Amino acid sequence: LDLELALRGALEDSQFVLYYQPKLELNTGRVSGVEALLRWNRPGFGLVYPAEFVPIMEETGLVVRVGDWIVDEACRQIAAWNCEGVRDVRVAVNVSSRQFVEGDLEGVIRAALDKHGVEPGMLELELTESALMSNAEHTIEVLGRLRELGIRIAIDDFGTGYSSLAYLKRFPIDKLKIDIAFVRDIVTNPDDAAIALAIISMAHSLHMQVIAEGVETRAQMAYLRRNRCDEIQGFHFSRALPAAEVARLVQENR
Ligand code: G
Ligand code: G
Ligand code: MN
Ligand code: NA
Repeated sequence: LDLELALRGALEDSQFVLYYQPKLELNTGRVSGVEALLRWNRPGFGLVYPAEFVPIMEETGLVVRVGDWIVDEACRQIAAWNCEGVRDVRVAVNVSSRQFVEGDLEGVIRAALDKHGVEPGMLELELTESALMSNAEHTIEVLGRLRELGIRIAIDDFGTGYSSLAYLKRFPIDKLKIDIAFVRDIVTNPDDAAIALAIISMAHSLHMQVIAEGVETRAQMAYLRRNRCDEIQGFHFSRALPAAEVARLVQENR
């Protein structure tokens, strides 16, 4: 497969780049963090988005090595921002289940933090429910140790998985990320609103924070703020940006 071959070379040829989508903290109006999102600068194709290649990386196992690179690159960027005076912007990284099962996620994270001199509290991991549930016992152990270091754990696309809510008790979780599916029509669809409000309420009762993804309008943001959602992420506030533009946004935002 051409795509697979091209992907294998992409890592060595430094064709991957991270973009960062800012997260807005609703009660302070500050940029509280960013989500690192992978882009592939494929020669002859321009900037390629994850939907076109992450599934193949998952199938082939390449996602483990690329995932290791993402952790290192995110830590390098945190250190670079710190040097520029951009502090307290936590970086969230998407983690695939294969990184837990086949890779040494804990070792890779510890090495990257150490290499770049980054505080563990500046790093957040986003995992889907399905990533948590595959090899759950091992994942609980690894996440528990990472969280003891000070790394934050968030559940991505919350509400769309098939897992039971019992895992919220068993896993060390700091934050739930309400899936875009419940945010899209939150202002007009009472069922979506009810689900989003239930997630917010449950998260806070369990001493977790809540972020809504895919927020595209002022009305959605206002609704979420009124209902005590902690953060939002989405095109209304900002799309994913190159690192230099994040620095500019954060400076302006202060
Ligand atoms: O960047 P974009 O908004 O198109 O992201 C699409 C999806 O690709 C995201 O929902 C996310 O799950 C996945 N994705 C983006 N970046 C990464 C990454 O760094 N690692 C992994 N495993 N998935 C990613
Ligand atoms: O990992 P995750 O699936 O959460 O990645 C975020 C994805 O959502 C990326 O593909 C990003 O481009 C996309 N996204 C971010 N903000 C918005 C938004 O406001 N609306 C829509 N439709 N997609 C968004
Ligand atoms: Mn995510
Ligand atoms: Na998501």
